[in-house]
Amino acid sequence: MTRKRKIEEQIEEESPPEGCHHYQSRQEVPWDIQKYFDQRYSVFSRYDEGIWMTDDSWFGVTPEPIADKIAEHLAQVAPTTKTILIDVFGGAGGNSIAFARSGRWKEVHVIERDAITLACARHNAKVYGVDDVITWYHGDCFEILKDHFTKAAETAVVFASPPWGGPGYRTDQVFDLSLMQPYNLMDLLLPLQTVTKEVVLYLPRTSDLRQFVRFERKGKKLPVIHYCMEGASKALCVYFGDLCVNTLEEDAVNAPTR
Ligand code: MGP
Repeated sequence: MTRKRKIEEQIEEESPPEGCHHYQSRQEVPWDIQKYFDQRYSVFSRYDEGIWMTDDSWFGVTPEPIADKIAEHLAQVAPTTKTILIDVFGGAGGNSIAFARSGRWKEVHVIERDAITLACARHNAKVYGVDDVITWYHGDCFEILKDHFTKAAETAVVFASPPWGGPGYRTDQVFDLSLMQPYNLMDLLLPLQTVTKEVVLYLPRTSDLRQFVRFERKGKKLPVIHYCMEGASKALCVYFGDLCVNTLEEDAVNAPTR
């Protein structure tokens, strides 16, 4: 039996722990996440191969075309001395899988605080064949960074797609990042920047850009990229530190059709 077939069989045999689901029809899905279930193939193109999600992770998972595009951008803009990627809010694995699949990183480290969500991410990485490329950590990312990555300043890039306090962010025309829950911009960014100055944040498309200024060196431009699907921004990334974002060519992110 080939290794690939063996993994496929393992995936089919595994049953999700309580709180993880592989919903197969809209009827099974709680009403408040049905919209996300309808977009499941944009979230994970291999959804039908057995993707697991917790109900909460549907709100925050990065859709695959966007995760791939961010991974492609980061692969291009990070200096070659950077060989370690740390994804500090792994969630159900959207970004982590894309980083691992990019093949750009010698090491991909993924941290997730919730054990059930972490089980989903690991399983989903298996579906995409990259589970064993990733080093997984269960726990608080700030603690884990302190315990494992104090000497990573020269070699690591930190990527953070934090919780934004739920889908309610959409009611604000301009999103005040000082009120973001459970971590506001300051709580989040300062500890990450003690690991390395190369930090990428994935934040609401309506984020108040003026609030980033104090976190970068005086006079340095701070690149912000909107990531779009079907002509509309889904979210933006802010690229802190010495990442050569000006070398990227303009392009669009298109949702796959099915
Ligand atoms: P959305 O807020 O549901 O807006 O998600 P959408 O789909 O544009 O809905 P519309 O009705 O306004 O058209 C937009 C994107 O934001 C999602 O694809 C997620 O990647 C991201 N996202 C949403 N939330 C609530 C979070 C969050 O809490 N954390 C993170 N990291 N990403 C989120």
